[in-house]
Amino acid sequence: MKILKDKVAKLSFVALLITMTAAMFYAPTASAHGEKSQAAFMRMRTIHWFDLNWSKDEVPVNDTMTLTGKFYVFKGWPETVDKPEVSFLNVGIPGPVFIRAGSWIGGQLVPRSVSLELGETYEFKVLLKARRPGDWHVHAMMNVQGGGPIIGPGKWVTVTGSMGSFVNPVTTLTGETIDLEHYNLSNTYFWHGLWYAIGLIWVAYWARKPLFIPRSIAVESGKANTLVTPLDKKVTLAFAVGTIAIIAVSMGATNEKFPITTPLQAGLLRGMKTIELPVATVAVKVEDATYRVPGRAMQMTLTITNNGDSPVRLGEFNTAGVRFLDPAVSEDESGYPDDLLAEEGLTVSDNSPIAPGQSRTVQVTASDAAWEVYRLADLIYDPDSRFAGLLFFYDAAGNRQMITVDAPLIPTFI
Ligand SMILES: [Cu+2]
Repeated sequence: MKILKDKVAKLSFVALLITMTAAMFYAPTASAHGEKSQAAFMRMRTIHWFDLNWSKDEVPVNDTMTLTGKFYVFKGWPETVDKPEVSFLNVGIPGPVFIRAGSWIGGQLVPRSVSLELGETYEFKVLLKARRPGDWHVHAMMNVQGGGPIIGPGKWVTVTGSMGSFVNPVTTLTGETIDLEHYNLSNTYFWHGLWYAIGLIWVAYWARKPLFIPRSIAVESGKANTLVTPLDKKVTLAFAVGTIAIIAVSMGATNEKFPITTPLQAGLLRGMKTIELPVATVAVKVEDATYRVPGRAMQMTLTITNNGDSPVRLGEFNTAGVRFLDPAVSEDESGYPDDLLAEEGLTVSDNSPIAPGQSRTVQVTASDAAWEVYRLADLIYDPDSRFAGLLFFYDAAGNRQMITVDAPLIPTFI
């Protein structure tokens, strides 16, 4: 009976070991990277990305593509998120599958953090160079200090070719051209290996002596002094002196080999160039807004007043990168990601042109599975369930006006 028990125990142990090892090596391909799990209010009330364009759907390794567009820094920025005073324009991709060869805001190179103003609109561009083959979701992203990464819309881009051929040549300030992808890699391996080996020898030296319980007993019975022998002291001294010597010698050699070095550059850029949008001549008042859970639709009652001199129609509602269009007024020609585009998602109770000077109250419905798929409807479970978004109005000549809306959202469950 005892033998059987032992066998069962052993087998269970082996099974556990195999499971753990398998778990360590099992890494399923992530199909996205958490954009849907970011709180809906973060995506709807912070950075509004629009007019996005991914220049390519497929890029060979070493080739470049751009992600361009505009973003509006929402005026009603939530109190719970730090203001974008220190922000960094980035892209959301699964690791270094592209390298960011450059990024620009308002035409200015932004390799460092920038200070953004609430209520302003900026133009941006990110230049990406393909590195690792595969299908990757490429998102616009803004890292905000104290607010976290604020992720924008993503589109699938395929990188073809082989990673082995990837090169990243840069010319240093001293005129030398190096390939950053492989630069001094053997040196990195050498130092990691060396310190790891020294650490292992150190642990092995002490681990061959009696460990925890005998040492604890010795300390408790007042014989702690006997635990460290004169030889131990010499070995410890040798390790200490040796470590310092290795660092001093290698540092001297490195300084000699690379006499000119500059620190990594950091800092904050202020006064970024904004886009001067034409003065809005349309005024919108949100009378009420409800989200109908079973219908996956948001309904707004809007009072629209046209103070301009040409008739306008509502063409688009954009929130968290999801675009609801009225096909009679506006169409997407940019190849916007399908899952974020509701081409017929916007219905307006009366979308005939609103004449100059006229004011009209309409029912606007934005419906699409994206409310659930992108978990924007989770907003209704927030303690401060407000929504925000951009409304785009068009006149007959195709001129566009952007109006922001920001109002409480009340859910209905029937
Ligand atoms: Cu994604």
